[in-house]
Amino acid sequence: MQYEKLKPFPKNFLWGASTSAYQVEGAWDADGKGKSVIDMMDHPEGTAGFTVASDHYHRYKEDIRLFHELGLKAYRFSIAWTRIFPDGAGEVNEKGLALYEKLIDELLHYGIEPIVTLYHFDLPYALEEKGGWGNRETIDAFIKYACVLFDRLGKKVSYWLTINEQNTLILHPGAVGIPKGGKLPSKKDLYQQNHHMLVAQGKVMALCHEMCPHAQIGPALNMTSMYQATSKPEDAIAAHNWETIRGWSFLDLAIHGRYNRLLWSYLENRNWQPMVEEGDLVAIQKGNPDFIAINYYSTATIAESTGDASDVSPRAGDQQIMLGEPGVYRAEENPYVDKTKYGWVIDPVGLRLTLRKVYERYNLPIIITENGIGAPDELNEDGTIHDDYRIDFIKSHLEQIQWALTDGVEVLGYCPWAAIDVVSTHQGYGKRYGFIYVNRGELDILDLKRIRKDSFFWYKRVIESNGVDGLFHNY
Ligand code: BGP
Repeated sequence: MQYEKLKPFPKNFLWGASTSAYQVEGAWDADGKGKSVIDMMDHPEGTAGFTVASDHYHRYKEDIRLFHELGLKAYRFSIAWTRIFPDGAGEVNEKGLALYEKLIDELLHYGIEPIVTLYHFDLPYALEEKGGWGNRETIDAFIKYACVLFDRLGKKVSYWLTINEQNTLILHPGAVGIPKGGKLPSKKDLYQQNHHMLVAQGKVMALCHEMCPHAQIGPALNMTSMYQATSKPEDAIAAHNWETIRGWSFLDLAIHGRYNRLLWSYLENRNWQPMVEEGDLVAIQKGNPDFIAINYYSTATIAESTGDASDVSPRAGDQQIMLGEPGVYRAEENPYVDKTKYGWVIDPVGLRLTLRKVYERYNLPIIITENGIGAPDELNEDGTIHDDYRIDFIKSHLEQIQWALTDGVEVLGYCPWAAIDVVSTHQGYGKRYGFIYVNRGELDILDLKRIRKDSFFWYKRVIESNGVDGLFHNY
């Protein structure tokens, strides 16, 4: 659809940026912090681990000053569960909680809205040892943890996110990593974990509404659109299969509290369906999210499955690189789009499409909580970092958001990944995403100095002008 004029970004649009605790904080065992599954993970040889990360734990004041200079209206970050409950449950670690109290105060001092993720991949290892999300006790631990946060931070936080990318955790657990010597869980186990997370999420959302009536809460999923490879009807069925299994089924549960029928048939047919206890679905239904947060990076192109092992691509998959599944779909190349150095499809129009589809299906406002391009940015001798590819990437995605706004989609905010350089989930420090460069090498920590990239100055202009300057022909 074309329009004569695009709608402007809303006046109170949340221009933001994102990070997550384990990727930015460092100080992995400071002030009583317990170990998380991330701390116990194997890292690819020669890549940075998460022990120091970007040292935000010690430098958050300096970082927030820079976020203010950048003009951020919102900062999306996560709380490390193991700082609050080192063993996942038990006694509150006051020193850990103090960090987030101070960090939130600092943000509010500069007028930056905190958007807080309760759980971003870093499950306490003590809970993992007892079966992790496969054990229903983790549901209670999550509720207790959330209750402490709502009680102690609730007055100051207006936007909460429950679980970051539950669909990545379930569909691509290898991308997030597994503890040393561990094995990937079976699909049956994963869908049981998924069910428990949904019950926990439903209960936590209801608790938030009860304890923090002024606040809003929603799930944060990795959403995308699937293109059918050709006009062959069977390709369309395959694209629909995968779009449902990868995206809709998660949102249908989080928003409507019901198992998508296509997903349930797929699970039943393979004997992967979870055990659902009495009251579970009611608990999920009572969650009633206020908005949907989506992380968007790429789209995928899908063809009919041939039904045998040749459906599965031999390359390494991750949260964005689809691999194929016999009897469900086969991943194909899309000749109309480029890819990043890491093989992720660059598809800004796919963001408009995804926003339209999500909004049409659920009619809830949307916050984009991740979107960005990873690259090995280079620090020049004169102290500059020319990341024009990042400007192009974010600019083209913002333009498509404006198209989506004009299509009638309610988009509350945009928080690209990442506010500052962080350790990549599975590819170390060389794959950078931030507007702010952190002077460290893959293994060499260096001085961790913060340096503004070209994208910093560009994004600042965009924010200052509420999306008028820096986009389209203006740039
Ligand atoms: C998302 C995760 C983020 C972040 C991002 C970039 O799936 O929610 O934590 O890591 O992907 O991915 P990567 O770091 O693998 O490049």
